Order: sequence, then C-alpha cells, then structure tokens
Amino acid sequence: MFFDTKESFKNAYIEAMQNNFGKSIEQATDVEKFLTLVGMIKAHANSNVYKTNNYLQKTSQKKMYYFSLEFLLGRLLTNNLMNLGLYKLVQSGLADFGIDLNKLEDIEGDAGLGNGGLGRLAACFLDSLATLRLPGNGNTIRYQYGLFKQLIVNNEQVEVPDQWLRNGNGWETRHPDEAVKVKFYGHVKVTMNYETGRLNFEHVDAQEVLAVPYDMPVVGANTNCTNILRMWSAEASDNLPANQDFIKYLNEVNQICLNVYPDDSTVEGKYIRIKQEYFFIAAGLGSIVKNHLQKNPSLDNLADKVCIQLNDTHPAMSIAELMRIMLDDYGYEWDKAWSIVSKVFAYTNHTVMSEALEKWPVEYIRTLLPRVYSIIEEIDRRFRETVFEKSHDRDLVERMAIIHDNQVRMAHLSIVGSFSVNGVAKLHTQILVDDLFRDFFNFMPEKFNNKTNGITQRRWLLYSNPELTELLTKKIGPEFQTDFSQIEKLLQFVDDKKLQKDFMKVKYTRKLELCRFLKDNYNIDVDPNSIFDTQAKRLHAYKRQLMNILHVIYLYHRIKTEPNFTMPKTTFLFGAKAAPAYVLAKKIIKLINCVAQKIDNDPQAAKFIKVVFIPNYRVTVAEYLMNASDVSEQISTAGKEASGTGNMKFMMNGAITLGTMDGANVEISERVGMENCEIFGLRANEIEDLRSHYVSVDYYKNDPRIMQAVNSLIDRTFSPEADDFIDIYNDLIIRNDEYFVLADFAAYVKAHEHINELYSDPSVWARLCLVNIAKSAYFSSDRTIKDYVKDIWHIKQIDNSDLH
Ligand code: DL6
Repeated sequence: MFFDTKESFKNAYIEAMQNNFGKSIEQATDVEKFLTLVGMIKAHANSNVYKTNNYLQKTSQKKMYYFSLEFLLGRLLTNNLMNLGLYKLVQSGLADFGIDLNKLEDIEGDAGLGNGGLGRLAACFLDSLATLRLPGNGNTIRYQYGLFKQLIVNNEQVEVPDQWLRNGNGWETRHPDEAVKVKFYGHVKVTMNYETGRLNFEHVDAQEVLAVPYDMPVVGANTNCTNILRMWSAEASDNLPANQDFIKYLNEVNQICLNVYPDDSTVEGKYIRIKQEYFFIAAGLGSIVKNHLQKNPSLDNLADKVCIQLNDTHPAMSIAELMRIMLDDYGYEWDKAWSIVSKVFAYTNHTVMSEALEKWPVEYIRTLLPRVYSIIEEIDRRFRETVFEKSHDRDLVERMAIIHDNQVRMAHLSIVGSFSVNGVAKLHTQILVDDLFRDFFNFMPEKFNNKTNGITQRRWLLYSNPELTELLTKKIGPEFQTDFSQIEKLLQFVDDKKLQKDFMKVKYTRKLELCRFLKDNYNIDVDPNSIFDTQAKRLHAYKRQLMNILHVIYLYHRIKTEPNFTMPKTTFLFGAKAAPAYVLAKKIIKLINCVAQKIDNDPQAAKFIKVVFIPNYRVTVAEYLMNASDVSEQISTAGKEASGTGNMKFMMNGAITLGTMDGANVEISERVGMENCEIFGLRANEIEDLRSHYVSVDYYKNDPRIMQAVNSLIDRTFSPEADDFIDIYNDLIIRNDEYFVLADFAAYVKAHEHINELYSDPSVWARLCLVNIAKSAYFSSDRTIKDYVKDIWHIKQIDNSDLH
C-alpha cells in the first residue's frame, strides 16, 4: 500500500479500490473513489501514528491531552494531503485516471463537531501541535450528528440534522478493545476496611455505559509526527442491572452522543448535557490512567507525565473524577491525591458572559454521579476552610465557593483544581483578573496567565488561498510557509506599487471563487467588483449583527431619499447560526434576510448595496469567505468578545478590521497600528461607566438616522407582518439595548464612511491590506501553542529523525 511516487500511488489506488469495493476505478462511484483515497491517506497517516507512539513509548515523555466538548475540524482531505506533502502527487495520479481531485474534495462533508470559535480553536491547536512535533492528543465525543444544518426557508432559520457520518468517517479507527466503562445513577456504598482503618466508597446499582474510542490521526505538516484525536462513542454495556427496562436503557445510551449541544433549557436537556460532559472525561481519564500504569508502577508521577488542558468548563468534572480514581480505585489518601491532581489540570476560560458560565443544580449532579458529587462537596468544603483561614471573611468564602445556592459553579471547580488559569486575549485576561475572577486572582495570582488565541496559517492561508501564497512566495521567498514569523518580511514591500496591484488581483480572483461557490451552492449572484464587507460568526446579541444590518437599513433610507446619494458598491455578507432556542437571534437572521430581499427587489438600492446571508455557515464556507473579503466586521460590545479568531483569519488574508476595542482586536490594532485598521466605538471601561445611566431611547430621539432605521423595524418596510420585528425593536427601545447598539451607532456610520474613503484609492487600500498580512505572524496558532508549552504544558518537541 505504501506509495511515494505517482506510479506507486496509482497501483496502490487500483488495488485499494478492488480490495475495498470489489470494483475497478471505472466501475466505482464518486463516493467510492473518495473513500478509497481517504482510506489510503489514513493508512499512510496511521503508519506515522505508529512511529510517533513507538518513540513516545521509548522516551516515556510527558504528553498533553486537550479535553474539549468541541472540535470543529471541517474537511480533512486537502489539509492532510497538503500536510503530508502528497497533494500534487495524488492530484496528478488521479488525473491520469480522469479523476478530478477537487471533485473528490467536495464530496467530503464538514466534521462539525462543535459550535463556533472554541471548537475551531481546538482544531487549530491540534494542527499546530502535530506540526511542531509535540505530543498532544485531543479527547472528545464522537457525535452522531454535528451541529445542525441551517436552511433558510421564508427568510427564517430552519434546523435539520447534520448527517456528517452518512458516508461513514473514513478517517477514524474503532478500538473496541480499549473501551472504558462509565457509570451513572445508583448510589454510594460506604464500608469500613478494618485492615487499613479506611472507609471504602463504592458506586453501586449504577447504570453502566460502554465508551468506545474512535481515533483519527492528526497529521503534522512536513513531519512524520502524527497525534490522535480520540472520540468516544456510547454503547450498551453487557452489565445490565436486574429489572432494567432495556429499551429505555438503549434510548438513554443513544442520547449521550446523539448531537452537539442538546438544548439545555429543559430539565431533561440539562441531564443529557451533564451526561455528555462526564462521559467523555471519564472515558478519557480511564484510558490515560490505564496507559500510564502500563509504563509506571503507580500514579505518583502522573503530573510529570500528563497534563490535561480543560477547554472551558465543560470538562471540569475531570478534577473530581481523577480524585475518585485515585481515592477509590488506587487507595490514595486525600491530600496526596489532591497534590497530584491539582498539578495535572490547566483551565482555559473562553467567555465572560454570565449566561455562558456553567452552573449545574446540585440535585442533578448528585443524582447522576453520586460519588463524583460527594468528592466535589469535599473539594468545596476544604476550599471554603482554606479561604476562611486566610481571610476570616464569610462573604468572600461564599463568593468563591464551588457549591453555592444549590448549584455547582463549574468555573470555580476548574480554578480550584487547576494549576493554571488562562484567558484567550490580553483584554479578556485583564477582565478575568480585574472583574470576573478577581477574588481568585487576589487569592492565587500565580495561577493566572494570558494566552492570546491563534489560527493555523496552513488551513487559513497556505491551503485555502493558494493565489496569495504564491504571490507572497515570489516576493519574500518560501520560508514563511514553514516559519510563519518570516511573513513580517513583507513589511518592507508594502509601498511597492506592483505588489499592491498584484495583491488586488489576487483579491479579485478570490472574490470570483467565492462568487462561484455562492452561485453553485445557493444560486446567489454577487458583483465581484463590489466591496466585500463580511460578518461571519455565531449569531449573538453581543456580537451585534443587529448594528450591522441597522447600518444597511440606514443606507437604504439614504438611497431612497437623497437624489444625489452615492457610495462605492458594497456587498454585505453574513454567515451565522443561531442556537435553536435563541428567539431574538433567530429574529435577527430573519431581519437580515428580509432586508436582503427588499434590496434585491429595488433596483435603485441594488445599484449600491446588496445583502447576502450565506446559509449553513461552517468551516468550508469560511475558507471561501475570509480570503475574499475586504472588510472584517468585528463589532462586539467592548468587553464581551473573549478573543475572536475570525478577526485573525481575515487579517491574515488582507482584510481590514472594522472593529471595536474588544478581544483580540486590541492586539491586532496594536500590531498593525491604528492607521491600518478602523477602530470605533466605546471602549470596555466606557461601556461599564455608561451602564448605570444609559438610556437608549435618548439616542433614538436625538439621532434622526437611528430613529428612522429603528422605526422601519415596525412599519412594515421589511416585512408585511407588522409585528415581525417588534421583539428587536423592544430590545433596543423598551429593554434599554443591553449591548449598546444605539450608543455606538453614530461612530459605526462614521467608521464605514472612512473605510469607503480609504477604499477609493486602490494603492492606499492595498497598502493597508499588505501591512495586515505582514503583521499577522503573532496570530498563528504555532505561536500560541509555543506559549502554552513554555508556560503551562512543559512538553518536549520530538526530533523528526527519531520518527522512523
Ligand atoms: O477562545 C475561542 C473563542 C473566542 O475566540 C470567542 O471570543 C469566544 O466567544 C469563544 N467562547 C465560547 C464559549 N462560550 N460562549 N459563549 O465559545 O471562544
């Protein structure tokens, strides 16, 4: 099966097709051609997994495990072929059979095992870890369905199941012999061991579920180092307690991995979510501990060999579960177990939004996980004691407690049980230590640190924007492709007129590609000569897609009322999914689509503006969208967006940030300089100062532009139903505009005007774009991962020559 030349590839492909499907290449369907190729690349990658594991087995060096409920991988074929350096060879081999590789690439569906930035960050981290030859594996759930597929029907979001496994997942390997038993419900039986004088805790009468691992290889670029993403799938166990209604049991088992983020607004939904969280961490820890004990006599040195990064609080129960394993399964005393456990975990916070900070009712955790709950209680009791001893402040104890008001605060559990706590951008970390986690920071300042997010330039620039890669390579040489810090060499050429022109040509080519994608998939026509102004991210009130569309409405009114109005033609592109139960967010999607329709049907308006809502925004759409855009809308209320990573993808491909001083926008503006981005609006401290006396209706009354735009939400301009957008109107006017849309509106209009001015001179514009590209090295996830390694994980790089 091994191949390293075109001829050996072709022979292997013919053979693999026969072996897999009993067919010749001519007889095979497109899906069979795709799956056969994937199978071969997987085999190639797995031979590197073998080399990597063999080496790690010998050295017994420390490994990092990234525990995350989300990994938004997208498609893998292009990425894996490129990283393995096999793309050209395979492309030309397939062409000899009359097969177009691009067509096979398009057969692959996105692995959408996540929701947004947090999951895509995890996927970028995996790519950087393998490429930097670092031992770091992912641990997650093998969801049967990804995040829903979004359809737009009558301008509204409709959710349908995302059947990502329909063609099977050609990348994975099932390991039934490495299954781990996970227990739910039941109760704790306490007995006295008279020999040791210790109490024994046993989780009895439990419902047992089998966690079966599926491994996907994570291929590094230009190296044999290949890590693993381990996905756990829930299956029925053989150990059914007596009197179990077995159909009910099967349904419960199936629910665990059914889909990403089941609605947790109901009691039942909350139980499923807690089950998911415990399921994948218990399985992950079970296999890590087993693996450790194959090479080490005890768990005493676990923290020297294993570091686990908790991606947000979803895996927080790991802390209690590892305590349970050490206490109950391996007989450790509490203090010794705690001293080890609290050196294993590090926690990343990804949000300051209070509704997104997980708190679970005590009753639910106690019912589902009686032993784990009793350990959380003990961690809380001891922590309360420590805080009181040091502070003698009962209020402080309550504020910092893990269990409070009959709820378990998952963030507090994560902080208490981890040796490191980090935010994901400079401003975000500052808000954590000054505000959200201030008490903890005062108490344990040494734990807190910042790790500004990053993205993999391989997927987001080198592979998805080959035209720009080629242009950059011609100008500054190929070194930036393997050492991205070299991209800064571009800075000396930003005034080069020829380069500026060539860059604009590349941008135009990318716009044509996006236009083709939109036409082929959604029958949408876009003018490639317009400014592409894009906001692509989850739909949430704090991200303020509403401000964006209100600005479009404002432009619409100007076009309709000012005879001499003019502006550069602009296409406003949106990509966003709203959580199925988030009513306001879904209304905003409807508003965007209604405005788009109105403008399309109005030739006077359509001359200047177009609005496009791209259905089913996902990684593959982002790969077309980011590099075709001119303007990157990053307009969250200052202080609310932890980091953002889309902002980095746009920047790296030469789009200008039109943004507030929020999340990583702050660091982007620091690097490119304020003159090379368009920053507007209230700063985080100004928002906080204004909060107590903000009256949104004053802005509405005092600014006729705002009044006109907001009124058209309820005067049937955009919908024949008068009350279609009343909720949005009420949110802004009656509920006092929680995210300060009206307060920032005037500055936003001005920022757009300035952008138009800059765009009118192609040389000035191209220069801005080139500076952004040149300054994007810091936002590579390679840099982020190196920072995690140096400050938190302390894992060692593998030498490529050792991987054979
Ligand atoms: O850190 C990755 C990503 C950040 O870039 C976004 O700013 C942040 O919103 C996101 N956080 C989450 C967590 N839940 N919520 N909300 O997705 O993390």
